[in-house]
Amino acid sequence: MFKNVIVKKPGKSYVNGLTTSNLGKADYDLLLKQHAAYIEALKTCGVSVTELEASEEFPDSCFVEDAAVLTPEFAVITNPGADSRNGEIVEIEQTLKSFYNTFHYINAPGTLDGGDVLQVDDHFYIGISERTNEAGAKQLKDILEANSYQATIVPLKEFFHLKTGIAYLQNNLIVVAGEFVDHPDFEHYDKIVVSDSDEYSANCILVNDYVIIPKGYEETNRKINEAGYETIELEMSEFQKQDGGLSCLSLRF
Ligand code: CIR
Repeated sequence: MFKNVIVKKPGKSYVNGLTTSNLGKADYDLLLKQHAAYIEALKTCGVSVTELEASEEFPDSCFVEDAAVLTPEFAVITNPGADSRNGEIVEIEQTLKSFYNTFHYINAPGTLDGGDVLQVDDHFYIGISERTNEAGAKQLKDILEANSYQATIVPLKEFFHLKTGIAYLQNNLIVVAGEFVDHPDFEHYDKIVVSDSDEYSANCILVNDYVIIPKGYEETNRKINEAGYETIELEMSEFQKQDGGLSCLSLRF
């Protein structure tokens, strides 16, 4: 069970942040509404929410997941792969000090974004992407393996981050899209397969008794319901415009 989440309010500079999408400029007022709904959904899931103030100097800093990797025993402060985002780790480490005593760090030349890390019980998958390099992935693997976790490094072919295309629910069940559908590393899982046109909905999050998924993906929603989960659907349009998904917006622990 997750007890806590950390989220961060998007600043006005959000609309000028990093993106590869061609979905247009984000609408800041709508973005704030969507962010508030995200926080409400998390509260419905029974977690205590720590909300950090907006930081104009870091346009992408609402995507807090990229700055840390958390286990019940320790926090790993990442070394985010985008220069404009690297300074985000300072506030996240400071905030996590209220919750954690043990910290590990990803150090240069290693880079790593939390969005490239998927936890499946005591096994972590670490993507190598535009943001996470081999050295960063290897550092995290070593930290995890030294602490009784298993870790597998997965070089990505197409996805932006590992979790852009995969989520773990429970009981060996994963939600997968694109390059992960037939990927040998995920062969032994039961799968909810998301079609290419609905790929964005593969980034969903299980938070205690609910799966939070983006609104507008009926087939994914139905399949998750059929697997026995209650879902909460959220409008995510303004986050999608900046390459962000549901998992990126919180640190859950
Ligand atoms: C970025 O390019 O870093 C942000 N615009 C989006 C980050 C999304 N984070 C994630 O998928 N974990």
